[in-house]
Amino acid sequence: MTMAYEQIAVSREGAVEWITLNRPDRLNALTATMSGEIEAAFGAAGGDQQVRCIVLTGEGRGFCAGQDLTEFEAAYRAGDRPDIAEHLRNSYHRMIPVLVRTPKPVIAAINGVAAGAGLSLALACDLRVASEEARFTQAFVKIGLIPDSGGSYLLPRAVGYPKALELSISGDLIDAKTALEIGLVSRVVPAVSFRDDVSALANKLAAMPTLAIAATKSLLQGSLARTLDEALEEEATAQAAMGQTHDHVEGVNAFAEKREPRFEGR
Ligand code: LHQ
Repeated sequence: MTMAYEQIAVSREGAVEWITLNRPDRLNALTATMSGEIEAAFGAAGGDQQVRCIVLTGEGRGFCAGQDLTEFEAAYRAGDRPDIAEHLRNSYHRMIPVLVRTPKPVIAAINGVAAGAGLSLALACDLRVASEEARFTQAFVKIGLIPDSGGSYLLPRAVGYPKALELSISGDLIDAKTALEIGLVSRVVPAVSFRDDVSALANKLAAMPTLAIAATKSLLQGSLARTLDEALEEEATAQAAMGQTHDHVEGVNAFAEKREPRFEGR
């Protein structure tokens, strides 16, 4: 099934939704249109019972080069100073939370360079799998800006404050191997088998108990802002809900019957 978007492509393979940024000649740089489409596609996939894993990737040799700087170029050349805050609130501030809160496992399949807001997009996903050809840069500082689109919040949570600060104030371009070493990505795979390797991981996650994954995401995301006692109480509430699911009963029965469970995401 393929839905009609201008700057992204969406396709379904089994229970996996592939969302592909589709401006390869611009390394999939983000426009207002593309941000809106990403937000819409994630909203739709997040609410679709048939979807049990989402993959975000890029067409061509880039993952996402961040904000399309040509959107601002004409104004700057004319001496105007567009209100960046308004731009952020109308695009990234709508898109990033939808990704982070999607109640499905989300894989960033980073096929090529991820820069600026493009790196933030990857950080808003749950797992980051990089092709050995991927590269990463907190490009903002190179144009005199601070990490936006969640970059100041998500990067320290992924790699810790010291590395996050170093990357953010240097703008250094790092390769996939370095990204793996600092924990920015969880695995690096060969370019030749990239799509197959991502697909295998996505299918594996899609066969897991989807509701438990959604609740786990929510608990872990909230944990840094909670006390231990609050976290324990949140766990009890979530576990009570999980105890009512088909997949919990199936998991326990499969264990007792010494067979593989057949989870259905309900
Ligand atoms: C691009 C872009 C791009 C347009 C490559 N835009 N065309 C910022 C501003 C305001 C408000 C809100 O928020 C933000 C958030 C941000 O995201 S700031 C960060 C914006 N991104 C950047 O500064 C990255 C700019 N790009 C680069 O540094 C390089 O292109 C990277 C390191 C990503 C890749 O380098 P290469 O592999 O050497 O590719 P390339 O530079 O040759 O790019 C290929 C084409 O893509 C090229 O066009 P051309 O017509 O010459 O083939 C680039 O102009 C175009 N492109 N990024 N962000």
